[in-house]
Amino acid sequence: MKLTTAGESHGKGLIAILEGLPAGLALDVREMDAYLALRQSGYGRGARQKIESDRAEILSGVRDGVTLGSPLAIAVWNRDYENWKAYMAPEGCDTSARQLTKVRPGHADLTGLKKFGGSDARNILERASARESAVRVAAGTVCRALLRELGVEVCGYVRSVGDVCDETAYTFEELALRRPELFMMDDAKQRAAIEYIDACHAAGDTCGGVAEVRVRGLKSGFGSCMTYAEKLDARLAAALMSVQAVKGVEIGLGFGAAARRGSDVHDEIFYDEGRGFYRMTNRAGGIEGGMSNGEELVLRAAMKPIPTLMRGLATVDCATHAACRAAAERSDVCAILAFEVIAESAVCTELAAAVLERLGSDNMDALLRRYEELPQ
Ligand code: EPS
Repeated sequence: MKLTTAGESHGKGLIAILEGLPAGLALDVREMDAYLALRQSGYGRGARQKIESDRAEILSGVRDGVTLGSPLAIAVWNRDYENWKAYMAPEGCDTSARQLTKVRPGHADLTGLKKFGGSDARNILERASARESAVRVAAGTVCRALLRELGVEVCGYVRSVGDVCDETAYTFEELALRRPELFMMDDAKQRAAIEYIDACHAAGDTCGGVAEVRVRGLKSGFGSCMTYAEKLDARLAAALMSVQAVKGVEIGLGFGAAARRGSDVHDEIFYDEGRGFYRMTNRAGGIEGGMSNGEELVLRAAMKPIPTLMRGLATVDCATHAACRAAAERSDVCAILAFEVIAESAVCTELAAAVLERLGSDNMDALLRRYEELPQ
């Protein structure tokens, strides 16, 4: 299965095409819309989200709510296009207006211009923008539905915002209690995080954070130790890294494993007639040798602060080469909740691809039968 997306932040809309989905998967477009609404929510979001009210429209690949096995195309239309079509219309528009030349440190603006040419970073930022993630969430919801049929659930929460971090270990069931404002688990931590975001806002600044994604119910053996490209940890890390603004990914203990002894890192193996093989710990985060080992997957990704700062960082105008402050019209102060939703979607999509590669993708009945036959 392969996901491709298209679309600019202020263009007509965003498109996702999922190729290689099995026939016979029931989909509910309301679930896509619910995740799209979640992606738009969260404390610290900017003015664009007041303009948009994202909805998924399925264009192909589904009949009467059930997949056909043909490419599934989804559109999320940009309401803001009405305000931008004079500068963005593919049929012809005024490209001399709304130029961005005061390139933003940390954004794709300058490096993109060097690569793709020109001096108007609008041509770069429109695609580099995290707006694209809306349609990835819609596609991820399709993959989530597929995984759910197999008994695989994906959830997550926000572990940190700026320097406010919740180190508590939560069970998968507890994640249902994540708080709506920031998807943090602990009230006091979330209040501190909101204060942190407010302080950033007041200073014309931005902040990032860490989201943790967990996967429950995935059987062992997905991914492979035989070729590096098939390693499940490598694939999931790439999927998370492909989300805008991600600067780090950890699985299980992650970077923490390097400072511990082996006896304090590896999950010892036990056996009992009833349970079969089992472990008392899951420091590996559910992946050993590049393969799922039947335990919960535990993935963490760090999002850097959004590079559009209202106070504008020092930069150079790439049209005049004069020193200036970077461009800022509007910006999110913190989009960590949105990122958590996107990270779950990216994990769903990559896992669905790994499952279908191993088990085939003709139809859901065959897929379910093959999954059923696998060992835990
Ligand atoms: C986004 C919409 C964008 C940004 C954000 C993501 O809206 P606009 O550019 O019109 O203000 O808020 O994009 C970025 C973080 C970025 O770096 O470009 C959205 O819908 O998520």
